[in-house]
Amino acid sequence: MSKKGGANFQDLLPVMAEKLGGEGLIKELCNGFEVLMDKEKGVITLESLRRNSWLLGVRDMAEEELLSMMREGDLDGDGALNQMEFCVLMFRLSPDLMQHSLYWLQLALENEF
Ligand SMILES: [Ca+2]
Repeated sequence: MSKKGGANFQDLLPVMAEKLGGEGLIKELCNGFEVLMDKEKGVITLESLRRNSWLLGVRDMAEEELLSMMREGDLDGDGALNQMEFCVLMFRLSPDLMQHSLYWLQLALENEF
């Protein structure tokens, strides 16, 4: 189940939900924040998003998409996403982007096992 690049998400979700519980699942999703953030600033900037988006397996993410992600997520308008803003964004995003975020989930779970 935890093989590298192995199981697809549809198979994994029920197992993870059961293992982590709803709250744990949310926490794992928000862990994507750590992956994407600028380590010095402690927030996600357009720059750090661009730099790290390949970690999500979304190499084809267009600059426009990154921009709109930032714009949509930036609730207080400071031009960066803090952890709370990121978590909120994750749950507002369209299902296909949600799918991408699940890649972290798999990574997180691989580390756990
Ligand atoms: Ca912000």
